Amino acid sequence: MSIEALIFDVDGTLADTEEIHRQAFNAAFQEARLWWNWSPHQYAELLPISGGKERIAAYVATLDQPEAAKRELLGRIGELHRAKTRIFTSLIAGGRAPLRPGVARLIREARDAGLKLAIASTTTPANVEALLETHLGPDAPRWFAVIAAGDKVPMKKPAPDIYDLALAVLGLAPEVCIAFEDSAKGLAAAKAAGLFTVVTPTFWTRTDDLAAADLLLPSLGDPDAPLDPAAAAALGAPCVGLAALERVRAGRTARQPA
Ligand code: XBP
Ligand code: MG
Repeated sequence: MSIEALIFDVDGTLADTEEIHRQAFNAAFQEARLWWNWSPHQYAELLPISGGKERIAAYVATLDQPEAAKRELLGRIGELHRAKTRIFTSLIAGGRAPLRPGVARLIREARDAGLKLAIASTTTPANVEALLETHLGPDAPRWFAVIAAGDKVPMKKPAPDIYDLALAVLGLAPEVCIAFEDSAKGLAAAKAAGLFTVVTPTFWTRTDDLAAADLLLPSLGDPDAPLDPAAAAALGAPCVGLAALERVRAGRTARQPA
């Protein structure tokens, strides 16, 4: 069965955005006159928690504050996160997080080949639209049959819910789709949804357990920025394209026990 759809994670996969998220969180805390300032180390420790609102709540739980003060802070998460999203989308619109190598090329190749495109992300939908519009043009969000993102499902990654939603709207079985991820929680979600998953980790997820990846590469590569020889050998091509994906996926399927 040939590939009928590509399903992309956003943060870390389409673009290396988590440093911009970190800056946006800190700017929102400062705007709210909160003393919080997440260092890269602190943020890396919070990042495995999916969802910015959930991340703030987890941080509040660690504060050495009376319970009443913590409850008051928890009550402000919605306002804080809306401010953070406003700041993040503004930074993205300013071009602060370019698309990773090969992303624009593969999306365009898939469109030209008539494949369906989908997004499956934990992030807030406004963030997805800002990234797509900034780098692929004002119509880009409509290239995607579904933008499954944020609170559209009750359970965020590593639960498969967001991928299950994307597959349901696509009307396709996982067997004819390929997922693209950057992190262990995203990989777990995609695999739980039954998807062949290509993982391209970033600085933030480089120490994640990615052993379950069907294809683990430093990036998708581009003709003018080809993959290193080892990655190119694993893929059977200098960068990720539909033909290479078909070959690798067919090879994996062929190797599965009868
Ligand atoms: C990554 C996330 C998101 C972002 C922050 O999403 O876990 O929570 O870190 O965005 P994905 P929000 O890799 O699934 O795209 O503050 O909007 O949650
Ligand atoms: Mg991600």
